[in-house]
Amino acid sequence: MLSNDIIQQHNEKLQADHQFRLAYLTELLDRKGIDIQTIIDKIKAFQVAIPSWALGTGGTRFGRFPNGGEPRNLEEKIEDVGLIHQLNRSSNSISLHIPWDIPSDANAIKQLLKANDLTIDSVNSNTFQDQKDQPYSYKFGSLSHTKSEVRDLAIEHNIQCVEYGKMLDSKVLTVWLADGSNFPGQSHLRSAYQRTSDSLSSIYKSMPDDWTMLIEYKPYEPHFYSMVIPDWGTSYSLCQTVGKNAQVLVDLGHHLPNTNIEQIVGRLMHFGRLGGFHFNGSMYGDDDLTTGSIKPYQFFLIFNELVDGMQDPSVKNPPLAWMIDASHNTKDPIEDLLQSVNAILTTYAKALLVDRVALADAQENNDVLRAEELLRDTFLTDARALVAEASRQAGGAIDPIATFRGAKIRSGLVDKRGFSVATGL
Ligand code: PSV
Ligand code: MN
Ligand code: MN
Repeated sequence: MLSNDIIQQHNEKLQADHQFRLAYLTELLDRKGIDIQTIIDKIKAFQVAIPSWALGTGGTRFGRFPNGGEPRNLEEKIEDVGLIHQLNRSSNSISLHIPWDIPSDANAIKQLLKANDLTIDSVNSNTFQDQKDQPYSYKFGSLSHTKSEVRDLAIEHNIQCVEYGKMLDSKVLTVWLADGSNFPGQSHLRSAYQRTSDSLSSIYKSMPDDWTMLIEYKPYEPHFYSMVIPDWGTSYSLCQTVGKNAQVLVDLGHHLPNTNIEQIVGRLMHFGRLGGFHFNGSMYGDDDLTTGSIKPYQFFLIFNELVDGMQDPSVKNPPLAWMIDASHNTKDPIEDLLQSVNAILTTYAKALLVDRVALADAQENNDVLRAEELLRDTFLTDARALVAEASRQAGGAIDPIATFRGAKIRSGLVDKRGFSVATGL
């Protein structure tokens, strides 16, 4: 763990500049009748989970270029997330992927989590790879497979994931299904859906009542003709069939170009079926780039919809599970995750600043320009000092990346761990 003194020393260096920016924002928001501390408190409460598989350098099928110091096991992944959380005070949980993160000693892991001020977020199943000595292959599908013995194996694996989750006090199972087909005619589309629905129902029945199943969709990849769960409509219909604690998971990169994601978010919240969110950035497809790096305005519009739904008492949507799901091929993974969380919080902060009364009025009166300008005005407001202040007040760094670099944390990790490569996507 990092000594808090180091964070404070770096904060002192940045304090004067930070105060200058914050004072301007305080005055600006005050003129708009917004209490800055109320916004800061909301930012402090917003926590984004870090997936265990994002702590190592990602890769493409053409290569992987690790920087060194990657976590070699679950314990070191937890330490990395602990470090991120210490720096930004906004990443208080880690998502696990089974079998990559099977805990060898659940009690020891729980103690380590506690020492790092963390909890387990979701447990993610993996039926997109065959594991060593697996009796049947997932080559032609898992929960949707034509053969019941393969489906049963995949169902059993998901149930096992819930068991691991129970040991570590998680309450969420995330299912992202890689099943699909590569060529027309390969798969009977309706039957594949029905088999998947039946398999998910079996898993759901074995989950404790206070657990949530998140069902993630993705339009293509690894299959390029059809995916069994390609879109939010399919996820939604499966949730409806499976049970009330099944929710749709939206991954920002899992949409075809130019999809109106904010509208999907609005629809799902309206139905009370938006359960979770995977943040990343997308240029062409499931690129897993840094959140907010490509289409920041769209990202803001998505957050605007989320905040609108969360603040509307008539919307009966459960609290959402927030997670980053990105991959870092050319950046330091920890720096990229810090950057992503910062982009998420800054965008959330902006969405909190939207004057919803004025917006509702403009919408009601069909004042198109005013409605749009209300959104543009907050989007163009520099809200970074709010996030820095939230972190500072919570005991974190004013500038987490500068502190990470200034304290030479990566080289310390390389000295300790060497150049081994972490498991990940
Ligand atoms: C594959 O596309 C993927 O990125 C999905 O988004 C999942 O959430 C993640 O892998 C982990 O299984
Ligand atoms: Mn995802
Ligand atoms: Mn993905």
